[in-house]
Amino acid sequence: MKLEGTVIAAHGRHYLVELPDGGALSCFPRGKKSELACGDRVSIARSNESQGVIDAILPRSALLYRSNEFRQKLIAANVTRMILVVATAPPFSETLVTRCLIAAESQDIDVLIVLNKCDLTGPLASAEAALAPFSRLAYPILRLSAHSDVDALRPHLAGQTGVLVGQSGMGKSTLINALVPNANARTREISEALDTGRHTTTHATLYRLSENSSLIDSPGLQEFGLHHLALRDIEYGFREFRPLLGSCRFRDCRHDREPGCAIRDALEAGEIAPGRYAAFRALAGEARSD
Ligand SMILES: Nc1nc2c(ncn2[C@@H]2O[C@H](COP(=O)(O)OP(=O)(O)OP(=O)(O)O)[C@@H](O)[C@H]2O)c(=O)[nH]1
Ligand SMILES: [Mg+2]
Ligand SMILES: [Zn+2]
Repeated sequence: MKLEGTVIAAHGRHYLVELPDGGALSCFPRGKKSELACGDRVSIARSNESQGVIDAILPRSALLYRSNEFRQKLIAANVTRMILVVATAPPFSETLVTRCLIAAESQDIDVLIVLNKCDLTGPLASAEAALAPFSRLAYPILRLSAHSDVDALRPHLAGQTGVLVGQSGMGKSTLINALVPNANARTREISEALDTGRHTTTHATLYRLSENSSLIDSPGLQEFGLHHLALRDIEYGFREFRPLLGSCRFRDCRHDREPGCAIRDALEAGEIAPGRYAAFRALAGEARSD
């Protein structure tokens, strides 16, 4: 019997697929190579009560992934909003935030930054300072504490397929537990009790928030390689560069030292922040060449 469903958990080559009747089947892909992500819509053949085989991946509206020179790692499919989680403590990497934003922009996925653990007032000011460059670029920032109240986040999730991304320890799974009754997502406390090491969430899981909203929890990121992006994707990902693209003298301008470069002119005029230009140059240096 042919069925369509949604991948709600991805553990290596083993996927849990939710069916329209609310049940779930444990599935493997038919082909050796096919790689799927949490959030993928798939067509499956049921093998028995609890198992099935994935025959095809239905077309994706977005695919969030990262890559280095050797391989790519899928994070989530068909997501409409990235919830980029940072915390007051431990300190977060601004470089990682930039990379997450570029990955989202390149797939036209909208972004909300959540500053979690605002109950820790000591490190709050330095976290705010680290977020200021992103706030200036009009990325929305929501401040909350997953330990006390997450209701402010709910309206941002309504009607969306969201994905929580960020470094390990920022509180993504704690947010899931606060938002979803009975989610029982494993958080650091539980991992410490079980002694399973530093990274608590080991695979992506999709949780239903309502009939038309869902949220994917993903494992903490240490790095976010963007080797799959070409220079043109990267420049597009810097949202403040976008209105200037196409205005450089040379069509193939890399915004490095070319004469008549609109990006460098904007930098010199103080319209582009030096830190953002430096981040662009670093990413451009590892861009896919084509
Ligand atoms: N003080 C404070 N601690 C929090 C808050 N939210 C989460 N934490 C703590 O932060 C630690 C990490 O939380 P997790 O939810 O496991 O973090 P994660 O982002 O899911 O981490 P990975 O799964 O490794 O990516 C836990 O000890 C949480 O209790 C908060 O709002 N305030
Ligand atoms: Mg987690
Ligand atoms: Zn240029």
